[in-house]
Amino acid sequence: MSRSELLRWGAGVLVVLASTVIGAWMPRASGPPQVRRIEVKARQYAYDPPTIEVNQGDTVRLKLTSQDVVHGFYLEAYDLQATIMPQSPYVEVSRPSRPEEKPEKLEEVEFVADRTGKFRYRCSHTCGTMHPFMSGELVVKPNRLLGGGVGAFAGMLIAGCLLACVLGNGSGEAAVANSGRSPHAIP
Ligand SMILES: [Cu+2]
Repeated sequence: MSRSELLRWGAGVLVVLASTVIGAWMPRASGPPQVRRIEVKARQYAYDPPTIEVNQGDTVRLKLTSQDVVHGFYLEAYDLQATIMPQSPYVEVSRPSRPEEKPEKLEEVEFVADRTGKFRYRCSHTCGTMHPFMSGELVVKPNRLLGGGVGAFAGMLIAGCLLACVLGNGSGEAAVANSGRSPHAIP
């Protein structure tokens, strides 16, 4: 087997290997961004659920309710603060970065989870002795489908370049062999 044939084989194996890896990886991908509607119940001194898990790019709609007294909901890094009144379908939503704006009365708090990582949400309205300990966590997982698509594209690009390089090399050798300049061709 010549060097070019070997390289062609290598490139073929590489492409198969890359597709296998991508294929095995894809089913675990998080999927396209979606709207996530989550009910968060506040009570002295916890949130239910204590952890909210979403994927990057998801539109998160929180229905915040209180089961006892007035609570707050401050979500770090997302510039979001809400006051939750008991027995009210509305929450008062404000942006901490814009204190001059009047709070909005909304039935749901909506934001796009564009930043990945773990972010705390905590009570921002003094609700009792244990108020400072009332908090929860928003987990925004990176969108692997998005990353996978980019990775697959890059992989195919590299495999394509390699293949083109190998084939180009192979035809070059063939051209030399057929040019008649080989010592065996001289009578
Ligand atoms: Cu509270």
